[in-house]
Amino acid sequence: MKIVKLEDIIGTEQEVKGDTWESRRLLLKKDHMGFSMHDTIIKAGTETHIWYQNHLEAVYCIEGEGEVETVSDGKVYPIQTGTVYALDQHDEHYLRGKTDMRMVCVFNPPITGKEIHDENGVYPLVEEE
Ligand code: 9YT
Repeated sequence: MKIVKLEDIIGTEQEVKGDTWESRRLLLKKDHMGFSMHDTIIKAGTETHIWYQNHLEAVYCIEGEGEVETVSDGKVYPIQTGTVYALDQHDEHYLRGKTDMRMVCVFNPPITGKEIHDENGVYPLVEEE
């Protein structure tokens, strides 16, 4: 059994800050769960271009509201507290926060923590060790 507390992640290298988001990485590949789990804040009034070509991600909004737009077809989906979106097609998307949004995100395969969003909003696959 492993217990992880948000308060113990904050201020460590598992708290990562981008221009439009902050993410607290609760579980990573090193935790050997087969997925990673993130508590991510998307900042109000921002747009983030994301395209996880190598990962599947599900995102559960637990606070706030905004929208997600899929680039391939221009469809816009509203996001509110209680909404899940699942990027089951590795969908390239724009994520927009109307308010701050707090999102619980899971990735398969798990994020290692060493990925950096490249200019296409993509995380490369990182093989550890
Ligand atoms: C909302 C979203 O896609 N969050 C992903 C996690 C975050 N970008 C991270 O931990 O890198």
